Amino acid sequence: ELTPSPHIALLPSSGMGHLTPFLRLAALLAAQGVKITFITPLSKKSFICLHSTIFLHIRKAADPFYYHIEVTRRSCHLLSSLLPSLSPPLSAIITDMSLTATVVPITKALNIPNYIFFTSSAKMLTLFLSFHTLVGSKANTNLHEIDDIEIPTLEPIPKCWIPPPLLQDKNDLLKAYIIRERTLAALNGDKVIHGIPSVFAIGVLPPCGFQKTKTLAWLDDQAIGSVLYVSFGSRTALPREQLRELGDGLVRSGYSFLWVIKVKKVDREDDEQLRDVIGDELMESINQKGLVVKHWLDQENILRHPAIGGFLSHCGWNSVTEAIWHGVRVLAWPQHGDQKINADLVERFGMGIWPKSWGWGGEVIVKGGQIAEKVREVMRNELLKMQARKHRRRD
Ligand code: BUP
Repeated sequence: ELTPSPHIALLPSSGMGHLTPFLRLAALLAAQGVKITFITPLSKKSFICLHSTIFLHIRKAADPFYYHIEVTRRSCHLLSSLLPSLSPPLSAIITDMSLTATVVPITKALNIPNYIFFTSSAKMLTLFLSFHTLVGSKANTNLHEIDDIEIPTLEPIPKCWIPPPLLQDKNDLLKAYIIRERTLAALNGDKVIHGIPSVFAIGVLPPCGFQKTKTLAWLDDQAIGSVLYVSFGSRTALPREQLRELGDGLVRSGYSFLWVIKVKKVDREDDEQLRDVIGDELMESINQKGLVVKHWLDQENILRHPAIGGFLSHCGWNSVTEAIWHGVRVLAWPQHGDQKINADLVERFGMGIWPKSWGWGGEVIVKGGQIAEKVREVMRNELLKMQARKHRRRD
């Protein structure tokens, strides 16, 4: 129960996919008169201070995304002194799921109510919790050998939707986090999901006003509903060969497109010329039909633009919720993590198509011709357009 003027702290995890929903939630709460403290491990003035040997040890290991989660996790002990020093005293803290095992013992000791914000779908949460129990019950089993994941009272989750690192790599950090979540194990009891604390669905979260930037003049010149927007989120760089096939497919589809391209996972290392990656000839054709951008564009602004008629998306949870918010059809091409679960929801909502044979990103190279065919299928499909419009939350 909130006090008359509550004060809530929010502690997100790393990556735009996690940070964005935390910011949106903070904005919604602030609009209700809640005092907000946003704890960020990214700013120089943050609560993070690290021992350099830990820093180096983790840097070797991983993906920058995991690296930042690990940095945050290892700094969480600092919350013990930080949280009680806040004024007025905290009414509650909202923390990212990936920090649960580390943060909950601290907030419990401080007697501060701790809400866990799971920044994906309820279905992904069932997979998360079920996988944990499965691993616990099969401690010495090769996870390659497991079947589809059975979930009491729900449809099973196909094995091929489980993010591959969870099945393949014993040292994968994502898997380590899931397994480390002892709090969840305790909550699960002996049956999956029994005894879990109340789960509240709080999406689709509206965009925060402060994200607005100018749209592209190029987009303003395109006909209504004529442009396919292409983006694979902030963390996915497709393999080179796949980038070229995608470029070829977009050109062959005959539709105009706005393609936000990522050549490297970490943007600041991405100093390569697009021409070198894509080749001169293809680049010429691309320039005639579309616009390729290598820097961050405000996706909200693009999706709300009347020229956008479809979205080729990796189906990160934020991208899916933003497509729903703006009522845009989706061609789903999940790349990793929760994205197959999200792509399934897009199809179930009747607002998109998911060509399942395309697999995870990089698993197979999808040819330009196949991509062109699916782009045309989505862009011509009036039923998808109508259903997407029906789901639209924007006024
Ligand atoms: Br790229 C890009 N502009 O150019 P997801 C992304 N975004 O506004 P991800 C931009 O970043 P995870 C760009 O609107 C969304 O809110 C986009 O989140 C925004 O995918 C966010 O869709 C991306 O969840 O994260 O980044 O792959 O792996 O956690 O799903």
